[in-house]
Amino acid sequence: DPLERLCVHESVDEKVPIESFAAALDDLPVPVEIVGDDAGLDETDAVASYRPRDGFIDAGWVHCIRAGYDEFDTEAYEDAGTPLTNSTGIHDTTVGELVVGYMVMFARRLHVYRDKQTRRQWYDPPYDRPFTVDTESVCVVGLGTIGRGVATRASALGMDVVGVRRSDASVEGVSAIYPPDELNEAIGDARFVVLAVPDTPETEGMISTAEFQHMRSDAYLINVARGPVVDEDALISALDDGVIAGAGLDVFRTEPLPESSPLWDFEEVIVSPHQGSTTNCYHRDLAELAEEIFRQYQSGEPLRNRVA
Ligand code: NDP
Ligand code: 7N6
Repeated sequence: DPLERLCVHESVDEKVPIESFAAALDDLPVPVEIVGDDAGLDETDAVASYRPRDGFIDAGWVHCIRAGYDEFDTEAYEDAGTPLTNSTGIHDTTVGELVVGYMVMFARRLHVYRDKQTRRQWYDPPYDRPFTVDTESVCVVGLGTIGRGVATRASALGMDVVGVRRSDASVEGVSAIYPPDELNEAIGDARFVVLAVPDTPETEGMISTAEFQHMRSDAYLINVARGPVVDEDALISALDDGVIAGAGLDVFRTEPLPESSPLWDFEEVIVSPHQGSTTNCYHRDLAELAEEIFRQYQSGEPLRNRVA
């Protein structure tokens, strides 16, 4: 059945201004309606949502506005035959630039100067602390949209880039690709280890005590993937004990990061509150992708980013 309506679930407003997102979809030849949990849906409805809801399964097509669709029950969608799509493919620049920002901040010590600035302190760092990223190495774990966005930018900065993924297809700017079972070897020489994998049973806790021990003691972990990919207690211990130098974290086991978390207190930890993808154009980027998939559905083509 062709779609007759696109429902934008109210949870979209948690991430982008929902009216702007809906307005960016107004080229579509069907009405776009903002709906709550009580929306009655059938197979002529499409749904775009940030959060999952059981009732979505009755729609003709459900689109998750996140790249990470780990909160959605893909098996239920498969059993019901309702296509589910996600929003991978649009975060190479946004998250790529965030990761560059982290690396350059740590190298050029900007986070320390900003901390001192809040106390009006003119400050000379220990001579051996500042460095430049251009001669350093980065290991990018997960070489999809985000991983490649990081790799091309790091390579343009002069860094040596290696990566980890299951398939061995070569990636521009990446000098060596390791399979997941050689993770320890891949991260062993890196000054920065960047996590850009989805949260799956295989990636949960993939960075824990043993991996921190394989990292250099002057290495920084950067997690822009999902909190559960890192064993957070092991990370806190590794930071406390100087096993690694620091961490740039956009994602956490519990979000918002609880006020009681020790991660707030480390000078060498930079916390960004899951804002890696956020820009003033995010509603438009998300809407363009949803519109493309909507048109594919209407013309019976395979759906881009179909995950169930
Ligand atoms: P992609 O699907 O494009 O890339 C995921 C990559 O991970 C692929 O290269 C895949 O390659 C690799 N991968 C999957 N499983 C493993 C594994 N077990 N070991 C090593 N590599 C693996 O996703 P995106 O790049 O768009 O996004 C990645 C994740 O980042 C999302 O799932 C989401 O959780 C998170 N995210 C966070 C954002 C933020 O705001 N911080 C914004 C957007 C996404 P292969 O199949 O070859 O293994
Ligand atoms: C904002 C979600 C993702 O998975 O976590 C990110 O895409 C950002 C819509």
